[in-house]
Amino acid sequence: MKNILIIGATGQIGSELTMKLRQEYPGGNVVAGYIKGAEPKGALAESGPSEEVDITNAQQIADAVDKYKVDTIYNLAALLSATAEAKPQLAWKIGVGGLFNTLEVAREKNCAVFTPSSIGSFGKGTPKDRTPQDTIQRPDTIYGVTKVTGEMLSDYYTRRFGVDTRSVRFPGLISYVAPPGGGTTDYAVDIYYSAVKGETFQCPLNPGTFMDMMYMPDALRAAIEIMEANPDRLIHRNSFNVTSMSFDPEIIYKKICEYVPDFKMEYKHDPLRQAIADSWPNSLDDTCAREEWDWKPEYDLDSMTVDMLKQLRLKLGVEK
Ligand code: AKB
Repeated sequence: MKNILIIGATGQIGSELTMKLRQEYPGGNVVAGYIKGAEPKGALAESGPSEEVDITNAQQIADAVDKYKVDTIYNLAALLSATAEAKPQLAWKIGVGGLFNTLEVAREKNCAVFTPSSIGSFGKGTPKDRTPQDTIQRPDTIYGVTKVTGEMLSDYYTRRFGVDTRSVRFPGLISYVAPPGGGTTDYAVDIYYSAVKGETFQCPLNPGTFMDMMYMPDALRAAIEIMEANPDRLIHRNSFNVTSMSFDPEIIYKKICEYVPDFKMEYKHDPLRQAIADSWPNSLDDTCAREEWDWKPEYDLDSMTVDMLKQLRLKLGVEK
């Protein structure tokens, strides 16, 4: 049995991870932590407990941990990369101040902590192809700065205080459930919506802009498997490179056209997102995750595309 608090449970990852954790640990408390104005709804609200937990409020985290005897915290509170550039102070407050609050509660109350990092933790000086696990991390964005700080702070809490912290560096996550918002990789979700709705897709990134991506079911499995991994095998903790696929706008467009032959895409340059994407790796090397906790993705671009189109047609009530 596990008692788990998810901070940011109504966000892009949280809304699906909370449901998945409730299936995986049916005997435990899996508490959906939300902020005012983003209360859980529908199945998320009905399938388990929820509490208002603003990550910038350490007392709220501590109270939820005490109330539900929480032993594991999934910290999913963050602003995505493009939004963070517009609000750098808030990005730091949530990404670093919030993580500090979480780690302090975890230290006092003996909780394990998962905090995702990102391909955004790398920068222009990082090797771009098959980016190694241990390499230069000098990001150009505030999002990346908070992610690298988060990786280092989490490792510090493990080394110094014995807090069980673990993490993966997520690539762009693709899902038909909760839309992302304010990310650089969001185009790879939006393109499927356009294809299903029969609209011409306006692509914000140039052809040749390669980034790692992952289908959400694999991402949820990664978040759970790293927390279940045998600690004796872990050489790394914060944070593991994980990936499923790497593509550019042309490759995903052509893949969708195999199933939606009349689909059209045109380029509509977004300078902010392009600059961010250009500073991130083309592809990650996730050998360490494969060796240390048997990470293996199940979806590739083709199987993800088939499922995304099927699920979005159902969701939007569009006939094939
Ligand atoms: C973003 O684009 O900001 C995120 C990420 C890769 O961390 N999806």
